[in-house]
Amino acid sequence: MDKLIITAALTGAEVTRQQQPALPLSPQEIALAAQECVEAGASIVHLHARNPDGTPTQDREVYRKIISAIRSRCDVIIQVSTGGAVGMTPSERLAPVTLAPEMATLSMGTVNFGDDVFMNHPADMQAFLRAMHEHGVKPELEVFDTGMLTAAHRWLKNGLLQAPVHFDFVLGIPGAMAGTPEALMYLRSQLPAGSSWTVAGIGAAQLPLGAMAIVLGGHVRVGFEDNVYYRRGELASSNAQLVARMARIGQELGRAPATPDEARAMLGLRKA
Ligand code: KMH
Ligand code: ZN
Repeated sequence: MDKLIITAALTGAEVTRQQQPALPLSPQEIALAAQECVEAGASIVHLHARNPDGTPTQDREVYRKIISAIRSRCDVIIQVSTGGAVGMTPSERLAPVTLAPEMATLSMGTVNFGDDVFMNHPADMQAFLRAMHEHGVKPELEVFDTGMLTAAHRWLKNGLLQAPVHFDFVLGIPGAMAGTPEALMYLRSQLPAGSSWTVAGIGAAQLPLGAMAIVLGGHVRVGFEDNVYYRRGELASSNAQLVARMARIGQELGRAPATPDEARAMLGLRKA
């Protein structure tokens, strides 16, 4: 099997310092967390930006600062969020793509998100995809529920998307698909031929679904965006602690972590 690509989702848009005191928020904190995660075995960092008061922002200049601070510390694949936070406008969400990072997320449909609705109109998502093509950015298709994978099949058929596609199954958001082995097995069974995939289990689903993905030939996303605990009742000390555990499990199961360059080769990325 291929080496293991570990994505570190460092900050997210929703998690607070009250929930996780070690949450990196400023560009310098995010860059330090990225470096620690790379040293622990991550090859991709999934980025969200925050204002100085901790609220989420998709401001291009804040992303620029984060990316430049990360690049001054380490080599890693930069993946910006275009999900942003619930309620942001499509043009706000798209802003960091214009910095031409190597990757960006692309949510594949509308979904209930806790007590909110995460709106993703097909026309907006197609515009996001066109912008990613223009800027040479590889999309990671975020699938929160089965219909979103069906949408990807349709887009492949009508030429909006080109294979091979890279997916992220986000499982366990309240209101979306559950963080269960059965959900992951079903989505995996419906993948377009030649696809690569990673899994982002939310909360307590992060560790078991990650371990499953390692065995099944997928890849893994960990980090505070999705889960702030190391184990039940014990907060993780850092994003890197979560990465290091997944790297250890991968090693034991014959899937050593991929370096950023190895992950680039596997995902067909150009180096930014
Ligand atoms: N914050 C969520 C509403 C992404 O990064 O692409 C959306 C999200 C997805 O985090
Ligand atoms: Zn995100």
